[in-house]
Amino acid sequence: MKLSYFHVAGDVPDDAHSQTAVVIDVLRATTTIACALNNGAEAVQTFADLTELQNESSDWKSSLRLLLGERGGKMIDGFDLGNSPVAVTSDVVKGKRLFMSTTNGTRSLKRVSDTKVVYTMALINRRAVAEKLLLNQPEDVLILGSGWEGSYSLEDSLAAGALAAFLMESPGNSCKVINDELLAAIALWSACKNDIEGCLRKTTHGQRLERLGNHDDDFLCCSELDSISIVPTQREKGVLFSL
Ligand code: 3SL
Repeated sequence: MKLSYFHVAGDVPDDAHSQTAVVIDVLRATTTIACALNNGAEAVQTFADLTELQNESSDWKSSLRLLLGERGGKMIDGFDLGNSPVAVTSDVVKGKRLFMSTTNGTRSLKRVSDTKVVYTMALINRRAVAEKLLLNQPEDVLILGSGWEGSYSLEDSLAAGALAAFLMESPGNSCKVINDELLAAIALWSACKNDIEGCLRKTTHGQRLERLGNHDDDFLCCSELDSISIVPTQREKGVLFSL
């Protein structure tokens, strides 16, 4: 399995040919997606564009849909939920389709939406995604972070490094890291893995969330490594189901 990592959607070369992509947005989109599916959401349909989201969601029965998303970390006016992973409890999301748009995470998903197999990953479902990859043994895996408005985010690299470290440490693995971005991410993971929450809080996006208000529960949830075993998987373009 050849593993590469790109920090943001714009870094993925046009001729990237991986058949499998793993999209990461630890703070907080892919953590929220994993929690929502774990709590019984029917699916999470993702959009980079808000007009598209409004059009598609209006065809869905209102009692079976929720609009979820943020811009700049703040809930979008008229939406049901922001992007907090602790808000998508089973009481709120069970049986519902979530129509989701976020500043960065849903853009990364759009970038790889034509890839044959797309998973989303956060720290909370790192082991589950790694085990799925080990089972399926794809030839190439493109790991894509989300960053912040086109620039690097440390927390996504931390999770990319956590995934690669798990894969490389698995018995009999045949994984090969093929770019320096992923080598750096593995080094970052090795330096920070004993204080994940502290690391998330120090990042620029962590600081941004702190400035917006108390996000203690979100930081705690986002840093709980391997706490759930959901593998959000794209089964229709832009729509993630649990596997
Ligand atoms: O950018 C994103 O996709 C979001 O995850 C950012 S936030 O943590 O919800 O502000």
